[in-house]
Amino acid sequence: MYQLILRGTRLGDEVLDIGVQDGTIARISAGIEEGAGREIEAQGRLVSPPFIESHVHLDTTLTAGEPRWNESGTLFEGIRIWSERKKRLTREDVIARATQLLRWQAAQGVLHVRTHADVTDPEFTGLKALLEVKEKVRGWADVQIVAFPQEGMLSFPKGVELMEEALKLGADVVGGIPHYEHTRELGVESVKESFRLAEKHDRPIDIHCDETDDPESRFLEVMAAEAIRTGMGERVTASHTTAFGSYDNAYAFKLMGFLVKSGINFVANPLINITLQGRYDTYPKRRGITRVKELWQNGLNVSLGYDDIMDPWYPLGTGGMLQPAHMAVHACHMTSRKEVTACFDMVTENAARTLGLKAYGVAEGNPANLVLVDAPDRWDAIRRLAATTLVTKDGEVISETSPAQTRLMGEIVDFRRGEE
Ligand code: 17E
Ligand code: FE2
Repeated sequence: MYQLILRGTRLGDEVLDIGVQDGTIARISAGIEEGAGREIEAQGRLVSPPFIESHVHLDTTLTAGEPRWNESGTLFEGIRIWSERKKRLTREDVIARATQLLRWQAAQGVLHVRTHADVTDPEFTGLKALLEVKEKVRGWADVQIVAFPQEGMLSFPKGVELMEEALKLGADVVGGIPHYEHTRELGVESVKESFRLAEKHDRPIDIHCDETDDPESRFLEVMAAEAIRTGMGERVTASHTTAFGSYDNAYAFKLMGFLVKSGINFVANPLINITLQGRYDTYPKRRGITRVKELWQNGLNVSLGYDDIMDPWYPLGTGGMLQPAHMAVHACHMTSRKEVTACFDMVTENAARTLGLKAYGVAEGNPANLVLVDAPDRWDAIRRLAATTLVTKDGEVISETSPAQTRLMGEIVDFRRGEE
């Protein structure tokens, strides 16, 4: 007897049953004969480990329009609006919004989330609230918090002290924002400071790096150099790096070699990068996204994040991870058969590597954290932005969705090729 059996799930090219016991994936095989406390017929749907949000801001989420909407659509107007909204933050406000978003994410199979928390606030209202939320949701969501100096580490009063204090309060990861420091020199120094803090407190690093179309913004090379010097590569993540999309090729190709040597992780945020960047261009307008395809082709670990859901930087969004994956297919020219599938991996397996997760994946012995997606494979999941129909956390079903069903002149149309 199992606690739960998912029957007829699609795993790779096979259709298999998954038996769960004590919250763990006990068996994966064709036609499990024993019964279970609960049996679910997956009807050939794709089974996947949970989706992972590797870059989001849960302190700013669900504030779009407060106190005003972002009219220019730029990163910098977003930072100004947030700076005003930040003055009105309360513990209850942050807890309510972050919890709501985590619920939206879990309902769509997102059970691991790395959030940035703005620590350029001597009261740490956002960070302290997110630390509370992290504990509160521990039974169903796994949250990592990055100490993120939104208004600068060396250009904001006592910025470094605030970062250090944030780590002492319990932030899991060291952030940074070198392209927003007042000078190039301060930017370089801030990257070194992030590494110093990370080594001192034994934490991973995730820096908002070169989030601009300025081809002269070259803090990524500093991150790579520091990662090589410290040997921290796999614990280091460069988020955004949109300027890499604007670098001259002679420089970009040289840099790629150093990046490979460094072994650092990358997070691109296609929905946000393609809307915040390119704003100072007339035509042609740049895509404003990092070289996702080339990084992936060079064997570097790339994941995709949402970044914002309804906040000063982006008014739309639901938190479902197939949306950034779908945008990456378009904005990064990832349209070959293999590339589309790779974009699915960028919101699952690759993101697990970025977050340093252990025991992640549909394999015997791992925690039974599973999602069923209403598609036969990863490729089709992205094509149809398929619904996540079932989510289990440690073997318990925590979310169920009935996918929409359409009847045209009495017959079901489900947008699958070859349907009757
Ligand atoms: N802050 C920032 O510097 N960049 C972003 N993309 C967001 C907040 C969302
Ligand atoms: Fe961000």
